[in-house]
Amino acid sequence: MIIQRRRAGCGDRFMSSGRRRVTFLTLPLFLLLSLRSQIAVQAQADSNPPASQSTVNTAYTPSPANLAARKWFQDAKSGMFIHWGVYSVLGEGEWVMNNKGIPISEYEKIPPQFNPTEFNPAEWVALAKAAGMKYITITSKHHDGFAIFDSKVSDYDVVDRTPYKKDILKMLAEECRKQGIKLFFYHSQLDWHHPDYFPLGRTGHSSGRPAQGEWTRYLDYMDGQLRELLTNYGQIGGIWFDGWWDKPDADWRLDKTYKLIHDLQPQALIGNNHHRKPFPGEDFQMFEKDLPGGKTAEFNRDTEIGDLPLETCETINKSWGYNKNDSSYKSDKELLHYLIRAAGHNANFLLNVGPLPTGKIQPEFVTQLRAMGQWMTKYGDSIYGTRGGPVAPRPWGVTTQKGNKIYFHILDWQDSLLPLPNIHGIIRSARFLNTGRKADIIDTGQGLVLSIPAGTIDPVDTILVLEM
Ligand code: FHN
Repeated sequence: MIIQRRRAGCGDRFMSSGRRRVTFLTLPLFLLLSLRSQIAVQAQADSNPPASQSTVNTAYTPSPANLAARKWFQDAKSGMFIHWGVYSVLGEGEWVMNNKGIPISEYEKIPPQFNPTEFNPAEWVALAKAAGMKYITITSKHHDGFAIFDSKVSDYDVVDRTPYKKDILKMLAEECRKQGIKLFFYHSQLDWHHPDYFPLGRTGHSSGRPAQGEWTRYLDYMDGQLRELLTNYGQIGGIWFDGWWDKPDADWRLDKTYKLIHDLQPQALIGNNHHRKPFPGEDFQMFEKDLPGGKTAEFNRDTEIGDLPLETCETINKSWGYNKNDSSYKSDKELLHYLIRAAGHNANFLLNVGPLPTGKIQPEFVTQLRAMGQWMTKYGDSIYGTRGGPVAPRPWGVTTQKGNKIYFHILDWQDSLLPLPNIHGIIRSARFLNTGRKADIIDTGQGLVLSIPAGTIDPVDTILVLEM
């Protein structure tokens, strides 16, 4: 490693072991650049809370098992989101009932057509593992109210209403346990089918339900199905709630529901996609279609980042549920950059597939997930078990840290010199993970400048590893 120091007295920041070389031509420019970024970085770095800090809400004290599960979750970094249900038969996404104004009487003609004889849970779980994913989050019930598990509190489920008659979640849970993958259940609080989901909220106005119903009876029903999910499928990773935003002013009795879950399985992690700062009793915070703090999605406009473990969820094309008309696939590079930037924002990446009504996952998704897995096999060390920082995210990339290692993920940079913010501590070694080559870092006194030799830039992620 060759490190060049500009000014005496800037403290022995490095273990200098080599020759000195100074490139006078470009230095003034980079002095300027590094100065500017360094000031920003200082502010940022200090504002980047220590990755391990997660405060609990006063009203809720997570159990030691829950805290351990949170650490596992943050180390896992990558999960598979699965949106699957009878809506896949129509192949127009999971909102088809609402978007097409299909009344319940018509929509109930779909379950008899749902018969996924090619569903092979071993194949799905193996694909998640091949993609480098450590957990799966599957829709137990989506907004259409249909349960893909055997519920005793309703017959509106895969066992009672479809020719398939098998408990899909039971099959998947057994396979996940066999292959060492954790299983989370997405559960929609919003329900376009249940007669007691009343008064209606923002959606579901074309379901054809009578304008009456007993809200607390609906909440009892929901808690009933949650008790089944927390009782009949072994130890689960947690519950991923969605749909609260349909009735943001309603009393959802969350304390009671969250207590039910933590009483049945204290380690289970609760997250709620309400697009608000976490509520008491929650264990992780998700951001849909945005990195934490991002506001590209309208519903994230008012979302604040809390102190809980973070997760970003995204689609490979533009659809969650199977949509035969959607071929707008993101590139492998886009998906990997999303995963890497999420890690740099101290968040997991939950990437979605919407399986076909046959039970197969479409080949385009399989190809892209395998490509992600190949990258994770090579460079997963710079992601798994890391936390975001110490340098806050940058246009050129992000940093992740683990033990005495700091990983600079250079995602978008073309030049041969990159100004880096100051790093606290002694840099013992610096090398590029992609090539194994030692890295040249110039200490300008106001900051560092990384020299990126020709041929070092990687098409996806040029990773500089500093050992402190
Ligand atoms: O309405 C749902 C949608 O169908 C999907 O489940 C996503 C996944 O995060 N969440 C809601 C939209 O915000």
